Amino acid sequence: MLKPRHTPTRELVNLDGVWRFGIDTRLPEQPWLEPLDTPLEAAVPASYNDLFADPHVRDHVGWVYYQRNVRIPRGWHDDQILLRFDAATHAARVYVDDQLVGEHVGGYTPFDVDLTGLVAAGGAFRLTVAVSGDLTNETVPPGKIEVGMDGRRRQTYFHDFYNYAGLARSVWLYSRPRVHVADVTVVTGFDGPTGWVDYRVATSQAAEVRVRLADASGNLIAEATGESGTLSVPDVVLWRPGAAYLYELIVEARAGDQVIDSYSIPVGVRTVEVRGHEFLINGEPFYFTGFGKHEDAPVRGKGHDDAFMVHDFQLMDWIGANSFRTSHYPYAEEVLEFADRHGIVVIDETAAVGLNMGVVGGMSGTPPFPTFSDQYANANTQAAHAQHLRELIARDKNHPCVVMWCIANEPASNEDGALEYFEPLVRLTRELDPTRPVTYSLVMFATFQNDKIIDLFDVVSMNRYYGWYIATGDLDVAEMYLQADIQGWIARTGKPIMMTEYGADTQPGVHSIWDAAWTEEYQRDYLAMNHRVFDRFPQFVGEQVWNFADFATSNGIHRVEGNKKGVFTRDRKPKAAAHALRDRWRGLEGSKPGTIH
Ligand code: BDP
Repeated sequence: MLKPRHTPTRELVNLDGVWRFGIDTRLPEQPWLEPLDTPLEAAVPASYNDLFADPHVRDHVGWVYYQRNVRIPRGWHDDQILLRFDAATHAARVYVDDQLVGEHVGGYTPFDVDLTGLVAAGGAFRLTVAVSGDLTNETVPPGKIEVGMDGRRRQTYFHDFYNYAGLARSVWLYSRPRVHVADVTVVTGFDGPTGWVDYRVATSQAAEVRVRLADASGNLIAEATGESGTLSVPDVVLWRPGAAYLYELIVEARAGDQVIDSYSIPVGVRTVEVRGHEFLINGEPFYFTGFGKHEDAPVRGKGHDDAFMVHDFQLMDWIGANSFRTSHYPYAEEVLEFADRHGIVVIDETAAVGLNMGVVGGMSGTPPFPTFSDQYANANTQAAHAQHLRELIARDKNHPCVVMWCIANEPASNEDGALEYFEPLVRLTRELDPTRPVTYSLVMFATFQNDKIIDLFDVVSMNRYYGWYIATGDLDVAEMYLQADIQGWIARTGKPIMMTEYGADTQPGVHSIWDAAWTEEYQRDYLAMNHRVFDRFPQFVGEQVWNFADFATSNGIHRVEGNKKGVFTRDRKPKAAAHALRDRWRGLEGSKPGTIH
C-alpha cells in the first residue's frame, strides 16, 4: 500500500490538528453525525485517553467521535480524491456529512477511503470519524468486554500495555490521477559489485510503465519499461546496518510521452537470509542489539510524535543499539522510514499479542480454557490475524530496515490447536513475502519440550525472565535456568536463537547493595547475567532488552504507574543499566558480527 506523497502528479493535505471530539453512548447504528455539540476537542495524532481529565473518557468502552471540516483544493477536478488514515485504533467508520463512506477494522494499519464522486474539487464537507477501541476475542489483539455491577462496560485484555485508542497517527486528504500507480514491490540483491532491483508495478488501469533508479545524489543508474523487470546496479552501495544507503525508484504510468502518474520509493539494496544458526544481512552474520519498544509517551499515549521518534533513535544510537522490535503492533510508517534512512534494523511485529490463556493462569501457565477454541482464538480471530498480516506486509514490504516478520507475541504455542492456528498464517506470510524470515516470540511456558510450532519458523525468539518472574533476586539459579533453556532450544532446532525479551522492573532512584528486585543495580546485574550466558553460545544471534522505556499499562497490582522494565524512564532519562548496556554494546564491535559502534 503506497504511502500518500507529494509527487509531480499527486497532492497531499495534512488534516492533523485539533478536532471536535465526543464520546457517545448511542448504538453505532445511530451514529452521531450532526455538528458535534460537545465542549471537547482532541489532538490528532494522539490517543484520546490521556488528553482529558475525565475517567469516563479515559476508559470509555465503545465509539468516540472525531469531527472537522475539510476543504478540497480547487485544482483536483480530474483526480481521484482520497482520505488516508495512518491508523484508527481499533476500528473506524468514516462519514462525509451524513453518509457512511468507509469502514476499517485493525488499529495499527492504514486505510484509504475513496471520496471520488462523493465530493468535488473546491468543495467542503464535514468529516466525522467514529473510532472504537473495543477488543473482543475476535479482534487482533484480543480482549474481553464485561459489564460490571454498576452496569458499565469494562474492557479487559491479555496484554501488558494500556489499550490506547483513537486517531494516533496522521490523517491525510490526497489526490492521485485516475490512471495511477497502484502498487510497487521491490526485491533486491547483489552479485559481487553488481546489485539488482527486481520491481513489480500494478497500475489501476492498463498503462505503460517506466521505472528509473537514481542514486542518492540523483544520478540515473538504470531504467526500464514494463510492469516488471530487473534493474542492474553497477558498483552497488549496499544498505547496511549502521550505514544506510538509499536509491530512489521513480515509477511512472505513461501514455506515450505523457507522464500520467509519478510515484517514488526509497530502495535499499540488501539481502536477508537465515543459514544454519546464522542470521545473515548481505551474506554477513548479524548480531542484534537493542530493544523491544512501545509507542508510548505521556499525554499523547500512542500518538506518533516526530520529536519523540528522533530522540528515541538518538538514544538508541547513544547506547549502541543496532535494532528494535516493533512490539507489539506495527509502528507508524514514519518510524520505519527513519530506520531506513539511518540503518537501524527492525523486526516488524503484528498486533497479535495476548493469544495466550496460559498468561491468565499466572506463572503456572494453566489456561482456564483452551486458547485455541471457539471461546477464544477461533476461526474469526485467525481470519482477523490473516487480514492484519496482509495489511502489514502490503504497507511494509519495501522497507530495507525490516529484516524479519514476527507474527505473534507469546502465543500459547505449547497448547493443542497452536499448529492448526499458525500453519496457514505462516504459509500466508511466506506467500506475501518470500524474502524475509518469519518468527514469533516465545512465552516462558512454551519450552523446547512442549512448543508445537517452532518447526514452521526460521528463528527462535525467546522472551525469558529468569531472575525476575522466576528465581526473583537469585541470579545464580536464574543463570542455570537460562543456560539450560538455551541449550535445549539449540539441541532441538539448530536454528538461530535470539532473546527478544529479558528485563527487570526498576524504580529509578531505588538502590541496594543486595540483589534486590526493583533497584537500579539489580536491573544492571540481571542484564549482565543474561549477557554472560548469551556469550557462551555461538548460535545466539541477538539480544533485545525489554523494554526501551517505561510504559503505561492497565491498572493492576503488578504494576506501579505502568511497566518499569525500561532502560530509560517514560520521559527518556537513563537508569543505571543504560550506562552498562552502552559499555557492552559499544564494546561488542569485533566480538559479535554486525555490531556497529
Ligand atoms: C512479556 C510480554 C510483554 C510484557 C513483559 C513483562 O511479551 O508485553 O510487558 O512480559 O511482563 O510477557 O514485562
